[in-house]
Amino acid sequence: MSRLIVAFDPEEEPLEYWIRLGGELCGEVWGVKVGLPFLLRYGLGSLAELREACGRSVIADLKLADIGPVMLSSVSALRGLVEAVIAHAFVGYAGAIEGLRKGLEEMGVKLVLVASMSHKGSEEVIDPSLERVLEVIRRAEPWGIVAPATRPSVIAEIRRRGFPQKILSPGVGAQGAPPGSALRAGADYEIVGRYITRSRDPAATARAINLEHERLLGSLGGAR
Ligand code: BMP
Repeated sequence: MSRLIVAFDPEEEPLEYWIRLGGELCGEVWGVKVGLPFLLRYGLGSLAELREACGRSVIADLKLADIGPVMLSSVSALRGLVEAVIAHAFVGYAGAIEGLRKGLEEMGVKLVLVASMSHKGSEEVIDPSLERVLEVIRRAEPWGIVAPATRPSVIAEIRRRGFPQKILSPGVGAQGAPPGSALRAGADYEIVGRYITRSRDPAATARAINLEHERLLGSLGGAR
């Protein structure tokens, strides 16, 4: 099973470009992550096309940060189109994540919460509050947690605290973290965007990352 989630963040390409790429990468990835750049350009109908091209998990990276009913209203538009939705945890549990969690459960969609981000600015506000953010995550019991490959110590800290969730880690490739480094720190999946999608041969690049993952996980001796 691949530990790779490819991020589709379009610039000016037509949708057909991404649908074709989805088909090419399908055998190499666990899932495809799309965010606002994709959804605003191509609309919700594009998700059905993406799923048709590749039956892997589609993750809607909406980075929701609102009151519960409004977040739920956003995600209910995605019913039947995605396997998972990403929201921020810093908004807190009561009146926010609590409602989102219940609604997603009813929809059969996985919740993924952001613990910390990969860019430098995450150290300004989010990371000093990591303790509290993780407390929200503990209460919410999401399926997955986003933690940065660019600061593997954060991934290791979440693992050390015994969170059983899947850890999804962005920041590999274009943002500087080497492929495999997040898995080594304790992540379950590495989210990779431009390093794959902007490479000359995206499928070959994804294959090379998978090989690195297999080598690494093999060396960890089946501990993961
Ligand atoms: P890239 O590999 O091209 O840098 O893309 C990273 C992807 O991960 C983007 O889709 C971005 O929205 C997402 N991401 C991130 O870079 N840092 C985070 O902390 C959380 C993210 O979801």
